[in-house]
Amino acid sequence: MARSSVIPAPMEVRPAQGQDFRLGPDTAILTEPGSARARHIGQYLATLLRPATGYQIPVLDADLAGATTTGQERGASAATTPGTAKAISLRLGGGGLGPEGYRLNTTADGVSVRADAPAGLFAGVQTLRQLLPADIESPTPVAREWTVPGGAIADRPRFPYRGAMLDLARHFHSPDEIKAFVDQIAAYKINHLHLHLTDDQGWRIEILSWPKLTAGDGGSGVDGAGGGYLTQAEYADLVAYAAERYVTVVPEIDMPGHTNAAQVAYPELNGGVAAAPRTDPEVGYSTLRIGDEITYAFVEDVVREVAALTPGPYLHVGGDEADATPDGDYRTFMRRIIPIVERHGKTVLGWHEITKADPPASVVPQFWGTAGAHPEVAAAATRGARVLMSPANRAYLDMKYTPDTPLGLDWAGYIEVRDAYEWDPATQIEGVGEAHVLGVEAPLWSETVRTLADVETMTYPRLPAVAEVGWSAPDRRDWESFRRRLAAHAPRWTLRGTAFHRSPQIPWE
Ligand code: IFG
Repeated sequence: MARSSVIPAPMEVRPAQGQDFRLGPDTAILTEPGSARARHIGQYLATLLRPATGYQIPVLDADLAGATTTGQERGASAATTPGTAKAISLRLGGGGLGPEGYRLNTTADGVSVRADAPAGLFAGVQTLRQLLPADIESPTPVAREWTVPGGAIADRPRFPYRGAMLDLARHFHSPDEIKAFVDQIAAYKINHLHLHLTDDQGWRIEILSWPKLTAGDGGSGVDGAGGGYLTQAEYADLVAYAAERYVTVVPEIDMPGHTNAAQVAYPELNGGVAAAPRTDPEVGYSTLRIGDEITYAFVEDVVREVAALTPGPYLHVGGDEADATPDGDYRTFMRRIIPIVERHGKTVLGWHEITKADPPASVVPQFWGTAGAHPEVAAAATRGARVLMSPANRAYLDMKYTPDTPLGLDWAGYIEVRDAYEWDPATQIEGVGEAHVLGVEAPLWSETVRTLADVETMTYPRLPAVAEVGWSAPDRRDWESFRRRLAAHAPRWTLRGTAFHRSPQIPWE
């Protein structure tokens, strides 16, 4: 039964016998009158349903479609439109489940998705997509019944930030590959895409005031492959594409370490000595020069341009593995650049080493450790900081599944699907409880990753596991239920052409 395969697991599911809804050739999508966002979501849903059903699936403003809303209680049952058959309605208001929550009610007359905000409608659409048979993912028509199981779902996320990260620096992923990745992660209610744009091997975002950063393709990737960069137009286009799928882009400019590519392009950032281009995967050898004023002029220009291109609230300053930066200098640097980012209207994200600089509570440390205790992160949480959880032994998608996984690394250990699933962000670090957790993020570092198929093989099925960890309440999820539900997703990925690791832990359908 499709209902039992929804990932992430919804908060509340109440089946209703005899209330299944069957999509038909005349099914319409009715959207909140006057809401362009709701209409765009309706059109997005229609593009998901048309290929496999072969139906026209018109998208109409609910009132223009003559929906029977006169006198009747709006939204209690699906809006039905005289003259046409049943409908899927996407309505705003009356959800009462927060900015991403939604209510999805299915009767024989239609499906009603109700949410307080467009993001909730979008989340409900992803659930509806999974309530339909897996064949709905077919790019070509499938002659079959398209049934949505009757009943009511009420749902909302446990944490507001569920993210995935692509490392464009070690290997550049093209805009089309990134868009395909966004389409896939949106299906699991992941709502942030962190782009690691700069590192020792490459600088991947055009900066108009420092044009040499992306001359020569921004430097090649690891092993000399994977050069390239995003023009500002391409970055802006990606941001808009992701926003249409309720995914917020989080750009990362890694500093003061991981800066070799910038110092290859601009020797003045390296005391006048051009750094040597690097295509090896080593880390921890580069640092900006903390005592040089040009360093802060550089940071100001880069932050200004990237912040201006980024409507989302976050700008990630990296801060990891600054082994070549003395601790005192690291603190000096962070205390000077955090205000620069905040002055440009962004909330600072940084890898958890940033807590060494005693940053203000507004700064979000991204935890990537493997230990269960980290006093400086716990101290930051005590001061009011919220922590983004990316424990490397749970959420790092570049870790091998097992020793014989061709791609990936193993410094944090092997991560099979169960390892990515059986952890809890609120008990991962001593002293960092539920109220201190902003959410979860699964980074995919690209030292060994090349193609989109490589990205997908490392991402699926572990990202859906992390997505459920970030969305579903602890009492709504357990490994036995997850592995069975996950099994039903294989046909969906296959129909979509998405590569995935056929983990022996899963009873694949
Ligand atoms: N650590 C480095 C990454 C990458 C990773 C590969 C962080 C925050 C190891 N920093 O993870 O640049 O090399 O697993």
